[in-house]
Amino acid sequence: MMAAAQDSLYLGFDFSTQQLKVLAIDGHLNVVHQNNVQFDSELPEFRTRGGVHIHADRLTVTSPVLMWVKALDLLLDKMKRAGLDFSRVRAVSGSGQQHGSVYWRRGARETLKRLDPDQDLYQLLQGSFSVPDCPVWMDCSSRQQCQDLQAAAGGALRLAEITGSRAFERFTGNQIAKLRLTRAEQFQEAERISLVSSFAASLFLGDYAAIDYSDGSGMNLLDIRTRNWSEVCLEATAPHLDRLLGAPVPSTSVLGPVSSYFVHRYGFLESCRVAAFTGDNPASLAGMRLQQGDVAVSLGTSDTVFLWIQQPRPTLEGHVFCNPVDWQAYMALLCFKNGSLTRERIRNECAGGSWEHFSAALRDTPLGNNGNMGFYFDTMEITPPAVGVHRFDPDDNKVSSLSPQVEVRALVEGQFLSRRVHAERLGYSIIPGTRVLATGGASSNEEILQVLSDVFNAPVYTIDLSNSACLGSAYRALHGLVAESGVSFFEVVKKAPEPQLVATPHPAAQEPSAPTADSSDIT
Ligand code: 5FX
Repeated sequence: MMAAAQDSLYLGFDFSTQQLKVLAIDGHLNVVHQNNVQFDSELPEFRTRGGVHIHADRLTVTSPVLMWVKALDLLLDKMKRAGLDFSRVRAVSGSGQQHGSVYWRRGARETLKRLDPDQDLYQLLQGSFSVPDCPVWMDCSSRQQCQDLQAAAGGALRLAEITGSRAFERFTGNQIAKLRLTRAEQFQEAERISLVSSFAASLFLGDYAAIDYSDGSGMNLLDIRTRNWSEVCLEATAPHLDRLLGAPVPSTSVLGPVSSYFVHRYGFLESCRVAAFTGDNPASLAGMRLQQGDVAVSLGTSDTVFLWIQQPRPTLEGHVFCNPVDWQAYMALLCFKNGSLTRERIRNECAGGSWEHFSAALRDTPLGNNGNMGFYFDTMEITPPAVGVHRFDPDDNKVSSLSPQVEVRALVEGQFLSRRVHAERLGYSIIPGTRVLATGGASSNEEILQVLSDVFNAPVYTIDLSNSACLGSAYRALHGLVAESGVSFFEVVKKAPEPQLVATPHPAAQEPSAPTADSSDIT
């Protein structure tokens, strides 16, 4: 008999860079438990800083795989001590930092299948990894391999058309190619390569878990249209790589029941399912319940833009991934380095260091800034690759200064215009019903959000994203149970709390204006 909705639990884990987190929801989508293990402070024996080891070359960045394993032992013990009744858990899913890779030593699959519930995973899996230190997303030591891959694929744009991104040093294929060269012996000993997400799923499954389409798109190896490994990319990376990776699966797949290890050690039911794990950014998209037409703008140290895309147009900037909740759709991720720190600099220089004065400047200047514009790249920007401050007067002439109030508006409008232009280049289009979901530090400033609403000509809602990857994973666990019978993700999560409306576009925001400079003219 099916348990009542309030009795069932769904767990979402997030293996992120600095910590392992978990969140449990009940069948009514109420969050009923949250817990975490901080790597640096709770597992000091691994001597990480921020969860990673930065090597002497400053380019190589790794994390010990056994730290993640031990963190899971610790987290499950904490949950047990907190009284979580594992027999109520119907399904488990999770996410991991994107791009990181795990190398299972020959024989590890057999070990995974026969885990002794009297011992912890850390003891049982000591000898199961051929590479003890996993390359993670912060690594940027594979420049040569990126060049080689792009050459093999027929250029950077061609590679982006196939895999959704040009070659990036942190992307897994380039890390695999580098490891094959620099740690040939350890590489030879590997029988399976997982992403952090599929590695974590493997622990719960007691067998190798497939890589899902969405996180698989962060490898420079998956053809995002056929959703299979790209022959040309595989061949350029390592021989027989498809055997090491296994076949990718839809992100909504159920991989199987939880391993008997968890049944005997923690009291999970044998019927508890493991839904495919995915990357932290795709899981956040699920946690935000982003829909077609929506755009999420995270306003932090660096600004991140998430998009739901129906028809992808990969470019040299940003990343297109397969969508984690709808296999026919896509998502895009854009990263902008000059976010909060630049807003703070202009606040200090033009608003006496006060957010109130900064907001007043936005209130006292008109939408469109009478044609004055600016692009502020204090440090080398990622999107677009440009640096310096570029100001334009209403006639599009470059000028060296603007009045303080005008400068404040030029900065904020310029930042959001850039977010919109680059999103549109990847295939995003504003359609009736488009919502902008704002999150992060600056999302508490109403005037900044009004500019965001005007620039996108769409209503802006705020949303707390601090636990969105975990929440998205718990939602995905719940959806996994019914996805095969054709029930959509949105049907399952329709009762979740709605984001809050905070700004609507000014009527003048949709007036067509003469073409003006945009950030893409600056290179
Ligand atoms: C995305 O491409 C990234 O590299 C990061 O956001 C990692 O996923 C962080 F975990």
